[in-house]
Amino acid sequence: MADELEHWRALAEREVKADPDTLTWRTSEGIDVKPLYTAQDLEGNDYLGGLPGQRPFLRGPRATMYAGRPWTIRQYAGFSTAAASNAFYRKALAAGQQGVSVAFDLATHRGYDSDHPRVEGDVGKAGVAIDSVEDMKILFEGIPLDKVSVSMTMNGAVIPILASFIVAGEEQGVRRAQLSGTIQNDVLKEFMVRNTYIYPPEPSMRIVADIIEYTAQEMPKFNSISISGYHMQEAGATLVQELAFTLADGREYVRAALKKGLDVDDFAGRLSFFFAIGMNFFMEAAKLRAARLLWTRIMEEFQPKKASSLMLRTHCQTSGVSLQEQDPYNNIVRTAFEAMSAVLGGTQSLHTNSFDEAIALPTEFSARIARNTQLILQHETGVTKVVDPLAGSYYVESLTKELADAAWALIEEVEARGGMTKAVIEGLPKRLIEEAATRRQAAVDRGDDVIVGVNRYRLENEDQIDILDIDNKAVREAQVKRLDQIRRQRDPLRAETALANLEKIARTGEANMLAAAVEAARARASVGEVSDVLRRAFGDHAAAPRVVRNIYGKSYSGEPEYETLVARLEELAASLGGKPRIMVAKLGQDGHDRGAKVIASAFGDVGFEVIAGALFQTPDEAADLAVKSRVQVVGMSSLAAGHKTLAPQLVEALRARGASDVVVVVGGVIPRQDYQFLLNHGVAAVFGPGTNVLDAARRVLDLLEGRRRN
Ligand code: 3CP
Repeated sequence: MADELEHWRALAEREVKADPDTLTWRTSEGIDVKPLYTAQDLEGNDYLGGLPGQRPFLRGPRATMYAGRPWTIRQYAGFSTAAASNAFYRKALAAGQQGVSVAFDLATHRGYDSDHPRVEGDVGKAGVAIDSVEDMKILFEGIPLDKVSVSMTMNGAVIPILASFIVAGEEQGVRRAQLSGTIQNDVLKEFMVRNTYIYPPEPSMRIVADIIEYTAQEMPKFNSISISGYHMQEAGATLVQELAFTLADGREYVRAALKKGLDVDDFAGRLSFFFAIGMNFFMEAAKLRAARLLWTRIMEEFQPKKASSLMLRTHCQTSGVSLQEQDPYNNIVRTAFEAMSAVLGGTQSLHTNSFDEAIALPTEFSARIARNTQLILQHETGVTKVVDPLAGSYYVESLTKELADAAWALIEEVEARGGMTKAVIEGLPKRLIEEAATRRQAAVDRGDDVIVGVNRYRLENEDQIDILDIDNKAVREAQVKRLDQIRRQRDPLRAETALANLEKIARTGEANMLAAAVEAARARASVGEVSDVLRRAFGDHAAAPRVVRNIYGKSYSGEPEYETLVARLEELAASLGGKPRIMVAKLGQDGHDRGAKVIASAFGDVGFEVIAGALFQTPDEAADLAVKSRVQVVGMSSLAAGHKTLAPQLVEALRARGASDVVVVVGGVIPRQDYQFLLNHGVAAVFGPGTNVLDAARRVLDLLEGRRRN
């Protein structure tokens, strides 16, 4: 073998006219991927040789995997009203989808009823508006909850939403013990990346534990949590970070449940996971194999007796950030590769993104292609016939080990710092992920990481594609009407008593919060009312905005175009008597702040003074901060479709404060169809998906210089 390898090196050197080691690819995880793997790479790899369905489950949680039963095709969807989403689910189920997965709007996520003044731009936008049991019943009308499993992505307002689901089931004639499905209920990653938290970390962990307790005792078929790395990767995490922080979160939840006095075997089999699958094809498949291995290792510490307590079962979703606005049909191809990778990794359930999701909510057409991508995989490719077909691959087995070992080292580092709750409060994972995100964006902007149709092979003219636009005003009016009706028709004393009881339990911890909320939901207390009671007991969590620095600066240092930009900014600073000041604003309930963080970091590096606004501001609050901070520019970042309501309101709020000279620019997920609308409403420039960050900085600088000259 050694001789043959030497011979290979010589041949390789002749082919590429360089040392073959120069072909090694260092991934963003810091893993060196070599051009060739051989049997030698498996020497000393002690993770080889297991079987599926058996400890440590590296090769899959089930003995027969898809040969016995394929993964569940579970498309995440929800928009506008419960009735519209219900119609969509029923059609999708009839067309081959196998489970339901509910996307709630951001108002619901953050525990506000649709009539709350803070959520005007959010109701029904990026998901379905659910205010009460009545909405929940409409959402599942004609969908038998004892047969179809339902996943609900809910974390902040998890208590009223799960309670309303249970009562909707009851009133459909399905006992809670028969309900099958999953609630996301993973609050730690909310503080790290997703930001739909409501309460501070410690009481939020109590909520998670109460839900695990309640479902363990009352809902044996229901997965109590979906411990999610997905959003970490979306926020820019490397695969090692995604793997490590997700599993460390899982360990923390197990500890929280044990603290409630539960037996590990009573709940561990119903913990589930959720990962993103990006474009690094083999590494993503290896990641799922490594995840199962490491979870077994973690769970063995708790000495369960049942094998199912050691088993990692997961849902996967193809990567949202890998989708591009430019040349959008490429996204169909990206999603298909990612889906194949998830399947080769052995996922239990899968969502495939629609090609237009980088721009808007899916249309019926794009949703069909996304679903069919999975149906074709299941029925036409033969990939379901063999368990863990990548096993034994020199490359994939090596990757599995490298990922597992690197993630384990990070898990141990978190452990040494006192566990994940503490690490999250201290902000370590968030900072590491933000640094990785900024590094990745800089690599894309520089063209080091190629994205077809974006930074290479870009079309000169893009055709506009049809997108789904939600009439947010109409949805809000309908919701407010139904809320009024419920409040008029319910027994007020019953609702008040139930809410008071829940508040007492939240304050004392003497009983289970979910059990109390089920009674409140039966009494027709709304999602907002239940959330407010808990807000009174626990307070609101407010994150301190922080910005990472010197990643663009380091990455571009010495490059002429970058240095010119820096020099132009210095010149402007000299004439202004200080650096130009930009506020990066996030308005409404849109907590997706990856873009805002990257912009803040890059703009700071080139020479702006950056003021990072808090999350969840109203336009008036943002305008107050802009005026107080004496900024020349407000950059509003919008990823949840609220821009057409919120940007004009921001412009108006600045004007009302005598600050109409402040330049307002908007960036994020803005469909081209909306550019002119925004420009007509006082926005000076729009930066859609795929914008090169330094180009945006140049454009803002042009605008500032233009204003100075006029
Ligand atoms: C499975 N089964 C089998 C086999 N495989 N039986 C015999 N032979 C086999 N080979 C059985 C299982 O034991 C199970 O029964 C049943 O079939 C279903 O299988 P499953 O693997 O449990 O699949 P499923 O019910 O789909 O559950 C998958 C998990 C669940 C466990 C992952 O948690 C899930 O559905 N998660 C989805 C989460 C989700 O959709 N999240 C959306 C996030 P028993 O149950 O009786 O054992 S969207 C967020 C997007 C971004 C954002 O906005 O946040």
